[in-house]
Amino acid sequence: MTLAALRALAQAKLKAVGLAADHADAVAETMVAGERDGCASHGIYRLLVAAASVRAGVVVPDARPVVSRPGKALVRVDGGGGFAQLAFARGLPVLVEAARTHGIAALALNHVVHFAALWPEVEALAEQGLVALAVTPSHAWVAPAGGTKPVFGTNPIAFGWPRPGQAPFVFDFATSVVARGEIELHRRAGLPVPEDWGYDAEGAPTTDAKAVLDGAMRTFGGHKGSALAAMVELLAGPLIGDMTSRESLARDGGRGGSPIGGELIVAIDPAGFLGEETAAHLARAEAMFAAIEAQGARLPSARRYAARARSLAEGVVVPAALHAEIMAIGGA
Ligand code: NDP
Ligand code: PYC
Repeated sequence: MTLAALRALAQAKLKAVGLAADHADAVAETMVAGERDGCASHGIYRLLVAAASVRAGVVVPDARPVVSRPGKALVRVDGGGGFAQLAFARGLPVLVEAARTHGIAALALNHVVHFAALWPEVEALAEQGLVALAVTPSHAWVAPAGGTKPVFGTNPIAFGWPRPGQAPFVFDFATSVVARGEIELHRRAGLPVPEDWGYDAEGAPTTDAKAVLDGAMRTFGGHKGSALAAMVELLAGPLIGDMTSRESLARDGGRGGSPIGGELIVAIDPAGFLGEETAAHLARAEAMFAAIEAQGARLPSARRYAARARSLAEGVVVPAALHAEIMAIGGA
């Protein structure tokens, strides 16, 4: 499919299940971006997830995000129970202005439903010359290192760094060993998962994708990923007055919707510390990137940018079974 056709399909299906037009457009954009960049777990498959959240009554389909300024360098968007994408779009220009004015600024998204990848957000900030960090909890699906019962969400951390004359340096990954969406895709394809991805409901290691989904996922990097997952809970939960992953799952109440809660995004203007020396110091960062690539190692986001270039030229391939499921999403 061409990206334009995919976008039109996503927008039409989201509107058909009852999502307001501005939400449908913002949500469709992130799904198309995921598919375009070869991120299947957060690509067009998420149309099924978003439609299910709307139908389960987890998301407010016509929520109006409200922007406020709790402090000079602080921005808050109350998403009113809607999807996070429109709340972020409303907060983005205000965050950029605040970061340029104060050197550093933070945006809290509150009361949003979140199922998306975070890289589009940090990439958008880095494209405007800002360093960016974004975190969000999800539902309690992940066991702490040393335990086997869920406490944390899959809790992604995304980072963006502006690069003069080229696409930003961006990474974005879950603090679980893998995103839950990846395990969902294994379950749908009838494939086993590696034994170190999670536990069954009795706490035993398993390669059965469904058993992991019903049991607990593991953090990446043992105690290190576990501590980072806790940090994400704290930064985008209690610190901004929003829910932890345990609270989000409890609020869902078995409806099977996407996580409900908050997100924290921090933006830093390099010129704040560096002033007229900004260009010289960004060039030193380029030397580090060059040293990585000189070894044959790749930078995070290099695969994504290559996939993007391919998709823009050739379109994307949507698996027939997934396309049929999408077409079966009816009206409201
Ligand atoms: P991965 O484990 O696939 O890691 C992805 C990141 O690592 C990307 O930045 C990727 O770059 C980079 N990377 C992967 N392999 C290499 C390599 N060999 N060398 C250098 N860099 C590499 O991602 P996850 O499964 O953990 O997460 C996938 C997505 O799920 C994320 O976008 C995340 O935001 C999303 N997510 C969202 C949640 C939510 O609550 N909203 C919860 C959990 C996850 P590249 O893209 O170029 O390959
Ligand atoms: O893949 O873990 C995940 C996820 C959770 C919320 C959105 N994506």
